[in-house]
Parts: sequence; C-alpha cells; structure tokens
Amino acid sequence: MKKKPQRPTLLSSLSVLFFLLTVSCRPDVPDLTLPSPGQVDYQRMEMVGFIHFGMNTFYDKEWGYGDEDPARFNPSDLDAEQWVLAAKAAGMKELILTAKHHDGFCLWPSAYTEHSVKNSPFRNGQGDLVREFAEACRKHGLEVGLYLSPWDRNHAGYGTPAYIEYYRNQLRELLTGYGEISEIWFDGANGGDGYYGGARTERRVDKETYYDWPATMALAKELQPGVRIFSDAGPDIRWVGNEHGFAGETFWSTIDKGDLVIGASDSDYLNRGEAGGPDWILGQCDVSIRPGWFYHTAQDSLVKTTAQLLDIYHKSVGRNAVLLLNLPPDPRGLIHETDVARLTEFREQLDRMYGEDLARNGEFSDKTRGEASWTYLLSLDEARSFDRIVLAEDIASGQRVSAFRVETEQENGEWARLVSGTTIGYKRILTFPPVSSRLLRITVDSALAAPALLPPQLYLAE
Ligand code: FUL
Repeated sequence: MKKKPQRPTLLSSLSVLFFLLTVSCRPDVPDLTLPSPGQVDYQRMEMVGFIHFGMNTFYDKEWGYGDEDPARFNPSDLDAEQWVLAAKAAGMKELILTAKHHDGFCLWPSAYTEHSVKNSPFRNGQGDLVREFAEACRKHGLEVGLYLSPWDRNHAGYGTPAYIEYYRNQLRELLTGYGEISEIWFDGANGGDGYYGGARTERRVDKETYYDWPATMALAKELQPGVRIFSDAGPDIRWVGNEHGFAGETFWSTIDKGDLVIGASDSDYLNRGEAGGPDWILGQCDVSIRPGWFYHTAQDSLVKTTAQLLDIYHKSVGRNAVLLLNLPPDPRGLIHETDVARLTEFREQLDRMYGEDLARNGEFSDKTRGEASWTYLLSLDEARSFDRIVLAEDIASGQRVSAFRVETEQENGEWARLVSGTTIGYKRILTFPPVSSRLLRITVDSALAAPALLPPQLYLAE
C-alpha cells in the first residue's frame, strides 16, 4: 500500500533547516577546491620521466622541419627496457614517450600517414616503438605516458580543419591500441614555419580556437577515462611556466583555468597558481638531464651534475610539484652511460638524505586551534641534530596553508625561529644549517581553512 505523502510540520522543516545550517558551517567541510583521486595518485609518484627520441636524434636537431627522411631513423641497438631500468633506478614511476614531436614523424605505424617508422629501416619497417616502449614500461611496473605534439611541421593540412581530424585520429590510435595510458602530454609550442607536405611555408594558428581543445580532451577521456591530461591549462596536470624544473616558492595546485590558454599563458601565474583558485591542476616541472630535449653528442660533457639534479628535486618535489626529468636516448637507441651513472648517483644521494626520519619516534600534537592561526608541537624522543624538515598537508582535503613558521626550543626555554614559508601542499622541503633540539613548534599563521597537516619529518643530510 502506498503511503500518503505527509505535509511537512513546522518541527520537521526546522530540523531540515538546522541540518543544512550545520552542514554548511562545518569547518572541516569548507568550500575548497579538491583534487581528484587520480591527481592524488599522480602527485604521490613524485618523479616521472620523459623520453625524447625521434627523427631529431638522427639529425642532431631539437626541432625538425618536417622534411626529414624516414630512411635515417635507424637505431642500431634500441632497447626500451634499458630506458625503463635507468628511469626506475632513479625512482621514477612513469615514463612519457614523444610518440610524435613537432616534426610529425610517428614512432608507431599510424594508418594516417607515411611519415612514420613503417617507412624506416627500424625493425625492417615492421617496428612499433610505442608498443615496445609500453611493453617495457609494464614489464617493470612503470606507468605509460605519451606525448602527441599538436604542432606538426610535416602534415600538409596543418592550419586547416583537416589536420584537426588527423590529430584526433592519431589520438584515437594511441589511446585505443596500447593498453592503459596514464598520461597524455599536449605541448604548447605550435605554429610557425615548416615543410607542410612540401609547401615550405609559415603557418600561424589561433591558439585559443584552432585545436578546439575541449572536444579533443573530451575524446581522450572518452577513450580512456583514467588518462591524466597535461597541458598549460590542464585539466589534470599543468606546466609550471619554465623548463628548468622549478616550481614557485609559493606554489598552489589550485588555479583558475579560465585564465589559461595552451601555448599562451602567463608563465608567472602558472609558476605560482592561485590561493583558493577554482581548479585543481597539479604542477609538473619538466626539465632535461642535458641542455637539449633530444640527444646531441656535443652535450655529452654537459649532463647535469648530481648537485644540480638534487637542486631541481628540492625546487619541484620539495615545492609541491611532480618532477618530469627528460632522458634522451642516443642514436644507438640507448640512454648514454653518463646519464645512467648520474641517475644512479642522484638516487643514492636521495636515499642517503631521506633514508632516516629523525622524527619517526616523536609525537606530533595539535596544541592550539585559534581563530586565525594554529600551533602544533613536535616532540622528539631525544634531542636530535637535523638540517631539513619535510612538511605535508593531507591534500585529499585540499591545499589550505598560506603561511607557516617553524621554531625550535632552545636550552633556555625560549623559541627560536628556524624557518618560515608560504605554501606547503603535498610536500614542502625546507633546508637550513644543522640545529639540535628536542622540541619544535610549527605555527600556521594563515590558511584557507583549518589545516590538515601530516606529521612532519626531520633529516640530517649534510
Ligand atoms: C617544448 C617543445 O618545443 C620541446 O621540443 C620539448 O618537447 C618540450 C618538452 O616542450 O614545448
């Protein structure tokens, strides 16, 4: 029997009103922009790798014009597993391959062009480097990412609607033919001179409208709902505005997507983000282990030093972003011995620096919850010497802290300022000359909502 609908009584209406008021006023459920679970997982990877390999490797170029001869694509000893093992040794969790760079040459036998591995001597024209790469990554537990350059200096139709159709067909091939793709990388460089099917001319495009990005991105998500999209404007992962691997000292994962145009965004804004911005687009710091993105013999002596790599790590991962480090294979199809050795050293140093958390037996407590500031105490099991602190927010509940300071208790019982900063986010590493103390006070002086700090870690690295 159906129940008769009941009229709301004054009491029931009041209780609904009361419920709504309490829910909307609850301090722990603020109206904050939050990351998706896929973004949180990505941030936890901390370090991922780039593989720039293609026609440029054989022409000793950075930006091929688009008229390069596929016959020159002929790596003598290509071994994608060697790339994966080098990346893994450094601690990377994903690799991204330039399936197609600006020169338009495809590392897979695309059905839509002749400008690909199928017309090269590589594996007698039977090769598919995207497949070899994806299989090697999966064999060793790395996630697979692909770079598909929107600019194509080979394609005759570049600049017309025909190219957009071609581009989407290629995206479909990559996102349907190679299993799960963790990330797709849409570069911001586009438009300029090129071969363009023999026209050898200059083609400029309207960066805001030409690619109809919303439709292309919707297609990517339709084909692979779990894929994370990188571009200047996200929607999942964003460029940080430079190619040095440095996030801003103040770095918000939140930003306003409405102010971003792929290939034409304000790089300072990308490098900083926006407190309380409406869109969560986590930062990815891309940088190459060598001066160029592609391999050049002349740069064999210019591989970044371990000290430079550590500096990059501290200014990317240590500032709430993910590090994307490029490892360009040489014409043999192998990552050069110098680069491999540097990566191993880099990992050894990181393990040495961050191997033993001196606060692990300490107690972290919430001392005062003020209206506008919050104080926490970290008491160690005994006085310890340390030269760095790692702060972290539980980012699943948003990025909240906008100013903090850390003090140590001195022998006379007074507090001495150790270090201070603005944002924390997923991870904030702060270094200073070694100090010794048993008690630390962490004060959050301003935050968008009650902070959700995780227990800090302390290390002695130098
Ligand atoms: C840039 C490109 O022009 C470079 O060649 C490289 O691929 C870098 C990662 O992105 O925009």
